[in-house]
Amino acid sequence: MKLVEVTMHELVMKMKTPFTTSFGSMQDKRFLVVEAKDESGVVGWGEGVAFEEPSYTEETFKTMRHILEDFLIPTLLGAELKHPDDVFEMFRPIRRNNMAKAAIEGAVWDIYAQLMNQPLANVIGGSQDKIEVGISIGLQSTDEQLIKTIQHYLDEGYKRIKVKIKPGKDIELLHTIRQVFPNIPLMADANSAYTLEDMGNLKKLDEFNLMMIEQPLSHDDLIDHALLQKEIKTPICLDESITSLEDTRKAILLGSCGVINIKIARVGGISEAKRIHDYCMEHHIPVWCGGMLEAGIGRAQNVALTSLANFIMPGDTAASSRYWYEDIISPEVTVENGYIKVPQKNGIGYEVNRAILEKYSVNKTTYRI
Ligand code: OSB
Ligand code: MG
Repeated sequence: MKLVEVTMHELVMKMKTPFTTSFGSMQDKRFLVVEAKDESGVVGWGEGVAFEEPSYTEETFKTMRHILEDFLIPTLLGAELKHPDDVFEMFRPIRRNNMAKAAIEGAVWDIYAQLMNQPLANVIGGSQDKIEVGISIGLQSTDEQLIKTIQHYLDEGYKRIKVKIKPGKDIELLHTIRQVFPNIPLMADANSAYTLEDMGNLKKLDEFNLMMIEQPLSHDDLIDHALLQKEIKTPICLDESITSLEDTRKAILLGSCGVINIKIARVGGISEAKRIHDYCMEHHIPVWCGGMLEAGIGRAQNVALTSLANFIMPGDTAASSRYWYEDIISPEVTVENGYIKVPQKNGIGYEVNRAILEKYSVNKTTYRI
């Protein structure tokens, strides 16, 4: 495999409703679609999902674009690749910038799977033909609205409900949810909104029979999470803090969490996501697949990744229609009775719809060897 051409498409797509977390609110999603072509003419697709503001992790849409243009694309163009895993190794001298790396690594995996005549899920070693999915619900303006929204997604079949919490919107909020829905599989995501000074409130979370509490403490912390996990029964799930296999090893060693949320973009690509999955499986740590408000290409990669055996908890990969009026892939990702079928077509398993891609594209740049 040798990339001879890479095009970055910049898209802006309006989400049906704003998505609000402890760190802010988003409705217009600006993202990159990376289209890569190898010497035999096979085209692979990747998605660059970094947000415009550095509030989830440090990357932004612009840093992602800069790192791709000035470092990653020049590194890959014309280079001989034996396997997609080579991409991670070639990017090793370039520190962090995982979302930029994942954007183009995904395109290489897509090309590789097509050259192998297999679905992406198969080439990475996936074993599940359908995946169980939950839904992530942002902070809502009122409790009534939140209850209505939860009911709506339960009616659509989603297997677990994740709500966002932050200081002041936590204990009472969860109490209200549990009064209406005493038994649903429920979890809460704080996106790093607490510190150990909030121990009193964090301990109260044990009252709500939550599946887990996601990333309560600092985005880059493993130590305080380990201290917190000793004080609470609810398993801690790490999201932001896990950026690599090394972080995973240290988190498990320290006892910082009982569960890990794997996001391809946050860990620098599919190769590293798979290594984290394998390591967690060996160490009896369940994993699930998180989301970055992806459009279809990112969603397709999530479906493929989730087909690996240790994805034993419902992830955040919802139907295309959860955020989008129309998605850039066909068919769109659909959910039936809380499951997404893993597609059997080669590569990412869905076709990129060029007409829709162009409709939401605001600019594109092509690089060739
Ligand atoms: O913490 O998982 C998160 C959305 C934006 C930023 C961070 C997170 C989220 C979600 C939604 O929870 C995931 C999705 O539906 O794609
Ligand atoms: Mg999270």
